[in-house]
Amino acid sequence: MQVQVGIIGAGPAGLLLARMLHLQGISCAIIESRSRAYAEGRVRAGLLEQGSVDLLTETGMGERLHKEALVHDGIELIFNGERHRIDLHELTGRRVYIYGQQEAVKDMIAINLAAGVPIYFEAEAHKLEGVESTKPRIHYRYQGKDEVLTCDYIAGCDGFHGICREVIPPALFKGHDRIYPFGWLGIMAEAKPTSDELLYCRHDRGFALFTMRSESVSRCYLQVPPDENPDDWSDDRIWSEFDTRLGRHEGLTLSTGKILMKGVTAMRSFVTEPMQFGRMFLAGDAAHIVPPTGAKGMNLAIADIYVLARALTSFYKKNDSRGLETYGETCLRRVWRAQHFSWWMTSMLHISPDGNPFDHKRQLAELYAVSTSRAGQTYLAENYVGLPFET
Ligand code: RFL
Ligand code: PHB
Repeated sequence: MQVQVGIIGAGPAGLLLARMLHLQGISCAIIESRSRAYAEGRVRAGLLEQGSVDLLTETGMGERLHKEALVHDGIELIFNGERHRIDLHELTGRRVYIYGQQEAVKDMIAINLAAGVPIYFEAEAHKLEGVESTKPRIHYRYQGKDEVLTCDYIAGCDGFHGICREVIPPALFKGHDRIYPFGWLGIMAEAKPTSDELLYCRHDRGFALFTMRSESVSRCYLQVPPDENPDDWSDDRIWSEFDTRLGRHEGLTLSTGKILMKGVTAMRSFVTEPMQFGRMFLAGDAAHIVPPTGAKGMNLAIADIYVLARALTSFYKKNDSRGLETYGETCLRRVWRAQHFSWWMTSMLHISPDGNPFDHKRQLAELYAVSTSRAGQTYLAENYVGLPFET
């Protein structure tokens, strides 16, 4: 099989790229190791920046999103027994949207397939060949047979555990890594959200986040040790810990309900440099990981694709390869800004296991500095709603 762009991975990055290329008449195919049901059922992100929503809308993938997403104008920071609201919309003129990643993935799969874009599920890419030539090849295994996809360019949208990063020669490859001494225990529950807006709570026992998927489904996270076993957390223990970390506030009562699923995720920051080698371009989690406190992972994946799709379009439509040459550089400017923001939100709100009373007082002082000054609030809000896409 031969296409112009071979895409590895049917996550948000690969699916959006396929859609944007297809709309420009550029042929592509997606190789995805998991089944369609698995890809559509994987519970992960939930918060989309306005810019991400605008791009999904422009590419014809926003119809259900606009019907079902919850639109949020603000968030709350809760610390030291106080609630502080950050009015995102008043400060930036922009909003954020709550829409489950797996819902966005379902929409993107359906629209791509309906448009005739081939997506090979349960097809595992195991080798890239000739990425420095003009006809790179993806070797993959599909329905028990070895197959080859020949293309002009390869998009490595294969997530953090993918294989594409490995083709960058060790002499050129730099991986910037930070592993945090904590993780998140995430739950999905049949419970109306505790509040209309997201609550980010810094408590002496650890961080807690109250978010949601709909008016009747809560998604909540607790800071736990990175190797915590979720089975050690009974439903009663989970709700009791959320209750403690939320604290007592007038007009705010923890909403509980049946826990539908739970899981622990370790947290890390990671950046690959460079993001391209020969005719292979990394995008999304394949190139970078952020701790989820800033809600940036999926949004960064979408921002990479905005740059990559435009660069490929300029090449095919105008024979202009400048966008491709500077792809990684362009993306990395935004990636490092998001890395900083995600690290900052994480360090400001989590309790470090080796923290001392000085660290606790300094952390509270920082939270007051951010939430009681308009300049501080604006800094947080501008980054939270997302920086404009680079052109
Ligand atoms: P994905 O979604 O991991 O997709 C990669 C795909 O590649 C496939 N694959 C292969 N296919 C073929 N051959 C191979 N050899 C392959 N190797 C891998 C995989 O099966 C998979 O389908 O990467 P992508 O597209 O870059 O998207 C990134 C996002 O998924 C990720 O950044 C977000 O989920 C992160 N994230 C959040 N991001 C946000 O923007 N807002 C949030 O609110 C948010 N919350 C979160 C999050 C991530 C979390 N976890 C579980 C890590 C909350 C959590 C708890
Ligand atoms: C989510 O809704 O899953 C979510 C929202 C905000 C975050 C992280 C996760 O910072």
